[in-house]
Amino acid sequence: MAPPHFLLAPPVVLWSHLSASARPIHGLVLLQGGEEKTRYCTDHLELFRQESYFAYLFGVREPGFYGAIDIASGQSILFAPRLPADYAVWMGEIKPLSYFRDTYKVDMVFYVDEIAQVVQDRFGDHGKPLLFVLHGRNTDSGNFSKPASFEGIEKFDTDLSTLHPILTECRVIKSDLELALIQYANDVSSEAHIEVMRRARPGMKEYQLESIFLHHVYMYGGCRHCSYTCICATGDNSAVLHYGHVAAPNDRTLNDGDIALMDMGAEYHFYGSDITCSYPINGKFNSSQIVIYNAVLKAHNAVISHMRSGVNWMDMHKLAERAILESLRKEQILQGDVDDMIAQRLGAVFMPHGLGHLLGIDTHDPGGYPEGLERPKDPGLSSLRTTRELKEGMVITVEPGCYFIDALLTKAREDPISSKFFNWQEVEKYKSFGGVRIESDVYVTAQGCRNLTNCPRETWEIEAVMAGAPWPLPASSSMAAAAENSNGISKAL
Ligand SMILES: *[C@@H]1O[C@H](CO)[C@@H](O)[C@H](O)[C@H]1NC(C)=O
Ligand SMILES: *[C@@H]1O[C@H](CO)[C@@H](O)[C@H](O)[C@H]1NC(C)=O
Ligand SMILES: *[C@@H]1O[C@H](CO)[C@@H](O)[C@H](O)[C@H]1NC(C)=O
Ligand SMILES: [Mn+2]
Repeated sequence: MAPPHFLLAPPVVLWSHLSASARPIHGLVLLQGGEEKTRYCTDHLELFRQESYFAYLFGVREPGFYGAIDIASGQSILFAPRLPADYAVWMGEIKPLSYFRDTYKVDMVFYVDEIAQVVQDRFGDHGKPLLFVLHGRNTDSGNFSKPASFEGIEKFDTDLSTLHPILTECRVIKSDLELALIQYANDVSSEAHIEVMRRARPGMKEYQLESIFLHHVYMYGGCRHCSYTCICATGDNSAVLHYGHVAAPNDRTLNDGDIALMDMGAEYHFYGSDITCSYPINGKFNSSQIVIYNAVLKAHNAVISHMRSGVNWMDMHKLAERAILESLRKEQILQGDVDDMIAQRLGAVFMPHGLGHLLGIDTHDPGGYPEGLERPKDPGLSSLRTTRELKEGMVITVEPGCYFIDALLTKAREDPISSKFFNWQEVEKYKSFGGVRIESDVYVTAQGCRNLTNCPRETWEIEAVMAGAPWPLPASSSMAAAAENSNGISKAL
C-alpha cells in the first residue's frame, strides 16, 4: 500500500468563493499556524500537530509558521520562524527558506519577523492591504478559532467575519487529492482492525487490542497519529459511548462471551479515518449478539444504499432509527407502531448519538451547521453534528449503534408514554449486553456514494476472518458461507 503523494495544491475553490463575495478583491488571506507546546511548567515538548485550517491551506507540518494568499493574484506566501543558532545543535539542520518553498510549493517564503514589512511593501499598492483573518465558531466544540496576530498587525485593516464560513465550506467538499489521503487512512485502518480481530482472545486486556492497532498503522502505514483516542470497549463497556479516556483507559480483561466494540482510526498527513467494528471476542456470535448486530448492520446498509447528493442527513438518521426499531420490534423487545416510536423519540434510547459526521482533517470536520442552520432540539436529533443536505464531494461517517444504557432505559421506563412500547421482560435479558456500533467512512457522489472502509461486516464474514480466513474472503467460500448462514439465521430468529 503506497501512501499517496501528499502535497496539496491550495484549493482553487477558495478564490472563486472570495471573488464572488461583495468584498474588495485586493487583500490577503492571512492564517497563523499552530505553536509547539510544552507540558505544563516543564520542558517536555508535546508532539506537534498542525492546526487544521492551516494544514488545509498550506500543508505545513512544522510549528510557528504564518501563511498568506494574495486574493487578486492567488500568490501564496509562507512565513517561517527564525530559529536560534543552537537549534542546529539540539534539533537538527536549520532549513533554508528555499526548502519550505520547494516542499510546500508556495510562491514566496520570508521570516515571521518580516510579515508587516512584506505585506506593506509587496501588497500595499492599493493603499492599506486588507487582511482576512480566521475567526469563527466550531459547531462541535463551541470554541472559536484564533485569528492570526503578529507584531505590527495594528497597522493594517482586518476583516474577521468573511473568511471563516468560506474556508469552512471549502473543507466540506473534498478534492481528489484529499480523498486519496482519506482512502489511504481508511485502507491502513481497515487492515489494522482486521489484524486486531484476528488476534483478540479471552484473557487479553483491552489495551493490548489498542496496542496492536497502533503498531499496525504506524509500522505498516507510517501513521504516527490517530484521528482520536482509541475506544477499545468490551463487555458492558461497549455501552459507554466515549470509553477509552484517561479515567476509563481500555484496561478491562476480555472474557469469553464478551462483545467488543472497537472504534479506532489512523491519520495520515493530517487526514483521518473513523472506523468501528463490533464482534464477539471468542470469534462466534451468540443468538442475542446476532440480533443486535444485524439490527445495526441493517441500519448501516440501508443508509449507505440511500445516500446520494441531495439527500438530507436527518432523514438518514431517522432511516437508521427505523431499521433498528423495526428489528427490535420483530424480536419482541419493543411493541407497538414504529412511526409512533419514532415520534416519541424512542430511537434515542438505543442510539443517543448522531448517525454520523463530516470527516477530513478533523475527525469531526467543521461545516456541519453553516450560518442559518439550527441544531435540532429533540432527543437523539440534537446530537447530530450536521443536518445538512448531502453534497457530492462530502465525506461523512455512517455509524449507527444500538446500546443498552441503564440510565436511558430507566428514564424510558419511568415515562408512562415511552414505557408502554417496551417489553421489559425481554429488555431485562440484554441488561449487561453492552452495545454494537458499525462505522464506515463514505464519500458522497451525484448518483450514490462510495464506501471507503473495507472491513468484514456480515456476521459470517467476521467469523471467517477471526478464524483465520483471508480478507476479502475467496469468492467461493463467501458464497457457501452466505448460504449456510442464511439457514442459521432463519433458525436463530
Ligand atoms: C473548548 O470548549 C470546551 C467546552 O465545549 C472547553 O471545555 C474547552 O476548554 C475549550 N477549549 C479551548 C481551547 O478553549
Ligand atoms: C450473548 O452474549 C451477550 C454479551 O455480548 C450476553 O449478554 C448474552 O446473554 C448472550 N446471549 C446468549 C443467548 O447467550
Ligand atoms: C464497503 O466497501 C467495501 C469495499 O471497500 C465493500 O466490500 C463492502 O461491501 C461495502 N459495504 C457496503 C455496505 O457498501
Ligand atoms: Mn465517528
